Amino acid sequence: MGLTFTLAPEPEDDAREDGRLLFAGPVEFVKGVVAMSGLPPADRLEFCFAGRSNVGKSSLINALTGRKNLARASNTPGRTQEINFFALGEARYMVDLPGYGYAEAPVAIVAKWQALLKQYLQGRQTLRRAFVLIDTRHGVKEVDEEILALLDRSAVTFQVVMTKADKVNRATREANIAQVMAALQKHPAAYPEIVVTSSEKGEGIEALRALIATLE
Ligand SMILES: Nc1nc2c(ncn2[C@@H]2O[C@H](COP(=O)(O)OP(=O)(O)OP(=O)(O)O)[C@@H](O)[C@H]2O)c(=O)[nH]1
Ligand SMILES: [Mg+2]
Repeated sequence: MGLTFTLAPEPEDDAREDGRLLFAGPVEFVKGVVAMSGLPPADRLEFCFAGRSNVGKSSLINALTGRKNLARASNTPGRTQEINFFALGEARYMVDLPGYGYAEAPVAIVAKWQALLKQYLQGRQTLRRAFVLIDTRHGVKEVDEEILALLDRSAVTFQVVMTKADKVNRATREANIAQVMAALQKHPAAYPEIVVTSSEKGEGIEALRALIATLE
């Protein structure tokens, strides 16, 4: 189909500064939501982090905000079990989602989060962009495809953020970036730039801050 995907360029100095200022400002946990009826009023721009269980969503929020324990990160997959809303300044909600594709928790509980996750991704009017996290070690998997297709159908622009880049060698990194770009060809809702990150080492964090600051 000829869609072209590239790595996000390094931000210009002023964009980098806008991103830095946004994330250096106030950020507060608002609430954890377990049903659509609990969502805060849709009164401001919103962006979210989605991805397989354990891919590094909560860690990325902590890295972006420079606050170690703002979002609960953990070695145990299935850590985040609610839709967690954070107010980033007064004009934005940043949303940490439960992971998908995790089979180890009790079936009924997993089914409940998954249903909520899908309802949220399909039905949140103020959701401006979904950042879909993909582990640099693994690339796009079948469970990711299901979510990407749902975002296409819902016309929610999504941008891939590759995580845990510190865990792979150069060859694996290049191969899996290419695999992700090839997989995105099928997805009209995909934003054409992807960001490679490491919450552990800080790679890509300034770039991601800068591009979040440009969302409007
Ligand atoms: N080396 C390395 N480890 C990471 C990175 N990001 C996350 N991790 C580790 O990966 C594990 C899972 O991270 P979380 O941030 O809790 O993942 P999550 O996507 O929020 O997981 P759920 O809430 O269960 O869906 C933790 O042990 C993190 O320390 C990274 O950039 N590099
Ligand atoms: Mg989490």
